[in-house]
Amino acid sequence: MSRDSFYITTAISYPNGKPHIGHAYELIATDALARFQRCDGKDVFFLTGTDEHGIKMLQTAKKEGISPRELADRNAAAFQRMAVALNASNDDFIRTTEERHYKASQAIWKAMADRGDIYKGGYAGWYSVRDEAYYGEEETEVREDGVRYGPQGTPVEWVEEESYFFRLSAYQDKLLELYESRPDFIGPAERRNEVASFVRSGLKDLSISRTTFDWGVPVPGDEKHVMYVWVDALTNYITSLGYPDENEAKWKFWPADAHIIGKDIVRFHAIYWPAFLISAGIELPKRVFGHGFLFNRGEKMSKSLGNVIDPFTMVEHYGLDQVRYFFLREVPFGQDGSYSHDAIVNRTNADLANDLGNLAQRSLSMIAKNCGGVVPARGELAEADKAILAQAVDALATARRTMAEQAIHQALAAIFGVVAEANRYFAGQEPWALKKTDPARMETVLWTTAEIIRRVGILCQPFIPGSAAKLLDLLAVGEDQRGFGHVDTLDALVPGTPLPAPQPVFPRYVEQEPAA
Ligand code: MET
Repeated sequence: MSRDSFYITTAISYPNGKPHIGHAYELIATDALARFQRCDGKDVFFLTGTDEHGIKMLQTAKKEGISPRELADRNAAAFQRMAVALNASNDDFIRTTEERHYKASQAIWKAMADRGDIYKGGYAGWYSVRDEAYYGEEETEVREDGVRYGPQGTPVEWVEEESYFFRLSAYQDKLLELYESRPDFIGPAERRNEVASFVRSGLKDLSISRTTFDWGVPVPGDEKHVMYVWVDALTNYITSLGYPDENEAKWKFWPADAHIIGKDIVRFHAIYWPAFLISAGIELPKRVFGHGFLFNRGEKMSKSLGNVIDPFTMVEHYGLDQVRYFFLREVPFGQDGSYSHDAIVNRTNADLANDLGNLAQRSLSMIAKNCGGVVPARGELAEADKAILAQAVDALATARRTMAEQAIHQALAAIFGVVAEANRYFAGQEPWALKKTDPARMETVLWTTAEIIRRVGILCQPFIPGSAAKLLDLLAVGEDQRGFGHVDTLDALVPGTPLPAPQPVFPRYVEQEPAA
């Protein structure tokens, strides 16, 4: 039987600079969503990459006195290193300067042209290089500094040149129908309302080529033009699956289950992209989800650490799974959030070091000391044992439901709700006292606690994969016994099975003495 497939993507980043926390955040969140479906038995394909064309790249390269390709090579390598440093489980990393991508972009262009949706004209209007976006005059404003700005607060400049146009205006009704008939197409819901009202206010045809520079994918049949960067950028999502060769093994992953992007680029993904795809006769993705932005609110952090906005430094300083956990648990996915040194330390010390780490360390040490270092004997389960074990099963159900709508923080809240309850259970059962009064019951309590840790360990894998693996190793859980299908069973921890010596998994963050 073939497994259900699941395709998820991040936006591809402009490598005009080094990766920052915003990029890391999106990649971590998308990685958790991808890993979650893998743990749930799906055949997952997870794509990330870099968006290397456009004027912004060209201008930055000029400023640095290097070619745009050198700039792209240098920074794309940093984005690839970041993916490794964050333990991202992406199956491919696409660079839009690759041959395969030129092929795909030219193919989708031809398909749109064959449909009669591309015509040549003259463009005269406002363009923001920072956003790589065209804006209607009514979306711009001249501020006190005399400069004209677009709706995202970036300066715009007047552009006039011969260009190809995409007949976007012809798609207004189809798009509105799409938002109407598939209310889940855009998430979170506020984003959908914004997009729908923008579309309702009227769509103009879109200028999709440039002639004043040649850093881009050449327009097929008219090489004086290069494609507008967003036309080729959006195509990356199908390039990676082998488009235009729909017989390619990877094509089965299309349509994408979710494009995870920042809220500032929802317009491109929820208006242009579906219009291009309808025009080219390609199925539409199932969902576009716009997450919020992160703000650094902690002065203390920058004082003690220098530039912790750098994801590499942050991970080195706090630990990878600490950073992953913090962002995924603290910030409701889809909303803006803030981070600070204190918030990271409080959150990870409380949840990881205290709640989960201590529970594992205390119970596993007791097992090592009092049960001969093997899985304890399991007597008949009391109501309290059954209740806490059932809570982990409920958490899986909640996580499945919330992760399906990208509410990552809610999934984690449910899982760590089990951890909090397990601490109350452990304290209430007092296995250390049972040692003298009822050693058999002590073993059952320790077995139940170990079993809870096994279940929580399995559930934590998408979010904190390295630490979750360590927890499962401590319980001698086989590599092939770690999927979500193994949560709801009483037979996984077999009494008498030898366990490795317990090791602390979540170190407590200890404040360093300020430098004298
Ligand atoms: N490079 C774009 C950005 O960072 C995203 C492109 S996603 C197809 O805004």
